Amino acid sequence: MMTYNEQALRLHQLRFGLEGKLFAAPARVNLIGEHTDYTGGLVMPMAIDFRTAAVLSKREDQRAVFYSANYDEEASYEVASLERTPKGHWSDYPAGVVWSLQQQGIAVSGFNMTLAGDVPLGAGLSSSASVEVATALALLAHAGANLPLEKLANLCRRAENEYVGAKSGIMDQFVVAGAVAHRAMLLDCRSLTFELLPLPDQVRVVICNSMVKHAVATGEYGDRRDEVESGQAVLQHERPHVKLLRDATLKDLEACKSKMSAASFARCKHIITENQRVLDAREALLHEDMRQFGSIMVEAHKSMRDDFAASCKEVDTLVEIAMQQPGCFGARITGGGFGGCTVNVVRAEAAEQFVATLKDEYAAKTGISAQCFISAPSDGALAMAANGGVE
Ligand code: GAF
Repeated sequence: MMTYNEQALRLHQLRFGLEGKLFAAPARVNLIGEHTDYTGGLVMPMAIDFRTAAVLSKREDQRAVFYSANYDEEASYEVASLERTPKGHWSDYPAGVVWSLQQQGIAVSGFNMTLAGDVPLGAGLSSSASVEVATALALLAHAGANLPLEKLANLCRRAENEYVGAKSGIMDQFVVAGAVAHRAMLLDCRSLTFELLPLPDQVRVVICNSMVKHAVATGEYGDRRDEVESGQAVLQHERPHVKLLRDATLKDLEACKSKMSAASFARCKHIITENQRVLDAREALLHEDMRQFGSIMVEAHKSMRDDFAASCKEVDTLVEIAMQQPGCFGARITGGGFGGCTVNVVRAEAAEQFVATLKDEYAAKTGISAQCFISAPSDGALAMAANGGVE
């Protein structure tokens, strides 16, 4: 059996007839802190055991040739004249990273790149950040350059925001690049300072894919963000101490209720309460109080469902079934919403049975066959590279 690395290197060799160098980045799941990142709030994600590999070899001409093993498709660009013209295609993500590097003054010469990975697409597990960070690391090495975590994450976020046109926050790129195995990351998205928090040995993180597709680059994510930003603008105007929604209390929000739409009020309420839930979840984790952690997750789910209006009936069904299972501390929607996955914190010895029952009951209720994964917190791309890559 070939290792994951060997397979990606072999695919590159077969496609381009050249030895390549491999860089990898994981996917992520967010334990709590949803839609808080783009208003400077708090999040608690962890990297998971799915990866994107970017294998790169040099070209003699000045073309960027990407091959996606998942789509079995090639896309090619002239490096020197890379315009900001997304095609609505998988290659926007790696091409956006080339563009973003160039915006930073980092010149990129011709290369071939094979992208191969096992991150479920459209599941809200950040396949896009995984591609961006793996691509960026490969291209930085190719250009003989280096960037610290914060700059690397921002460069990848810029690719996604300005080239691809998805208005995401910084959470995904930051954790995918900077996570550390066995730890969740509490990230302050305003200061970009973080704390690494161990998860107790007796719990497992179970991710369940509702199989309802989610995409950050299309409609609803952007709509929610607009509603949040217009509520934030009212608060900034009415309450001078509010620089970002992060600074506002529920009292501030109540005082401004008549000046904003009902939708903006509800979205901002979710974010203000969610920031507090992240802090409460941190306390629970530090005390290894998983019951408390789980009940905070359930509150967070209700808030995403009712105030943020970003769940869907299939995901709600997954959460309802999960919460009836023995050994399940908490369950909630994770990621951008409107489908995608739930994250569940489950007693270790109950995890296998939890998965089996959840799949059966979900199929019985919806006719959909869910995919479930049990994942420990994994290394981010920088830690993987420092540890000599991933096998
Ligand atoms: C998506 C975005 F990319 C993140 O920045 C974040 O806003 C998340 O949705 C919601 O918490 O993953």
